[in-house]
Amino acid sequence: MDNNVIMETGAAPSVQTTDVDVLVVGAGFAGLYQLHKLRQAGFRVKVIEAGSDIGGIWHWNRYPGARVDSHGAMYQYSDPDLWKDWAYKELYPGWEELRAYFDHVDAKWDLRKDVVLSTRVTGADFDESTRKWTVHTDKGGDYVARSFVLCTGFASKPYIPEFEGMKDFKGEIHHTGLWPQQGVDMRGKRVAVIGMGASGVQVMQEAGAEAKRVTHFLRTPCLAIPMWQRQMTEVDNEEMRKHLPEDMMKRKQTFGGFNYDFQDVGVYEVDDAKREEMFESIWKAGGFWWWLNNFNDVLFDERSNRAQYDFWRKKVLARIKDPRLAEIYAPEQPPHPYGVKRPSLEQNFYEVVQQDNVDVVDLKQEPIVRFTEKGIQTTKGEYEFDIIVLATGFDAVSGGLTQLDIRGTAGRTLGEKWRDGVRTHLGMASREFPNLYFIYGPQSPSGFCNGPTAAEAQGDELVKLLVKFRDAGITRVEAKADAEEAWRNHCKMVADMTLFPKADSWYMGANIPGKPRELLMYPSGLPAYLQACEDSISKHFAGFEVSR
Ligand code: N01
Repeated sequence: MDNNVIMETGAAPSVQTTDVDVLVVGAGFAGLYQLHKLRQAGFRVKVIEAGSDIGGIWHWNRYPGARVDSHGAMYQYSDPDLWKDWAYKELYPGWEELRAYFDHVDAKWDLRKDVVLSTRVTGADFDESTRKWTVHTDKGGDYVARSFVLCTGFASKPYIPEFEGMKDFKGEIHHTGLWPQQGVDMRGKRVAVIGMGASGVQVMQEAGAEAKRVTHFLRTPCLAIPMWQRQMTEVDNEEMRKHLPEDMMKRKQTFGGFNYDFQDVGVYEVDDAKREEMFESIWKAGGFWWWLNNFNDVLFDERSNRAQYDFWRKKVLARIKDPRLAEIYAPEQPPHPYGVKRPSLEQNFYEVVQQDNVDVVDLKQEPIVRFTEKGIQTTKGEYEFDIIVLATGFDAVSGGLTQLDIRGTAGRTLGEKWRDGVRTHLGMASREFPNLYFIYGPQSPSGFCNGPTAAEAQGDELVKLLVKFRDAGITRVEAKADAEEAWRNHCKMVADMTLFPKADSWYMGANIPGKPRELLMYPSGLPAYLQACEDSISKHFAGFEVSR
């Protein structure tokens, strides 16, 4: 038996209790980084993971075509020991390669031995006398830990809209985020895809190639950007590695955690010819360059933003011949300012939706009334399907945390505490939940930041804090109420200077009925965020109430 395991006996049935210094939930980029760094710092750590393997989002999201929208060079940890002999085969790797990457990391960092797989946290309570958390799991074992770190990811709670009659449908229904591990065969089938976020775009591209008929049901078009996908040769990878030391440093100094940042001029600070030339060159870079390497005022100024939209539309219209489809996917009036809803990358999406085997239903003209035994009934008729794909997104950023039955010192869960809006200090801790921390959660860079960059940069701040608390003999750490209000007010003040509040996006919590409408991300960019963390540390943990 593991020497940390204690058998508790008594009248009640015995519960196997494992004693650790830090218990982490979630074995994606953030959780695994915590495991690696905290172990190096001498902590005893275990990770609890609901999935049957490590990889987090790349374990669950294995729908056809699932691939990452960050380019592979930046979609990895910065440790040279890992990247020196790792090479993605595609510029934007797919889920199979991403899973292989996690195997590579495990081979180097020896992670799996401390990850408890196929196990869900069912509840947790804080004991004031010991200043430790007791964490319960669905496998019957408890864990007792001084520090409890939630790395549940920004998309671990799928959103399934309550369509009437869903149970009546006799075919298969799959949410992209809960895709069967054995896959779903679409060949020769009639497939419906509902939604047009990153998941909807990617599934449509594959379904269009595989299925007999595909029907895309969409409400709001995603303003997608060309991925310019390509194979990475060994020469490409060698070239990439030459720049990685510098790029890995740089990515912590940019707004979105990439090796590029916004231009240092606004759209109307250059003349017409220069503006067109710059738009053209950013467009050619493709991917998120078009989003986060664009003019510096596009996310703030409506007129500048409209120029970006008009350029985008011109490019897309050149690919769509059918005027009805053109108005659905690239309408004359933007559905919202450009880039304040996540713009996904596409490879041949606009060609696929014009194929003979593809139908497009504009839900604004023809809303879904209900699901039926055979398919989907809209206000204009019934469509028959074998498979319905729900690419309907997630209760993002906060949903993975609020769904947990973790009771704080006031007896309520994070979900109950945040019913009227999120309150955190540094997007990392919340009052009433001492010694509990979260990575990639609300009011941190989270969804505005490349995942591995955030996992490392925010992760390093947390590791630094935990080491300092331990070394100072601090056993209880709790966010202060006034610090939470100040952080919340700062996030809101900056958010209100941007165009983000103008869209009903998951960034704003607006995709989930009843969820408070607020920007869920820290809006001032990664460098400002890291500076705020450093300020707290250097000012004797400002914003935290600490005691020995
Ligand atoms: O989800 P989404 P997602 N009736 O919320 C529609 C990351 N990700 O899974 O916009 C009809 O973006 C909804 O319509 P509307 C990435 O950060 C990354 O695609 O509300 N439709 C929308 O079209 C991404 O942003 C990658 O009008 C309904 C869609 O469903 C995030 O995850 C891959 C509906 C949901 O889009 C989420 O992406 C996949 C209803 N009742 C995901 N309810 C890569 O990096 C919702 N919709 C590649």
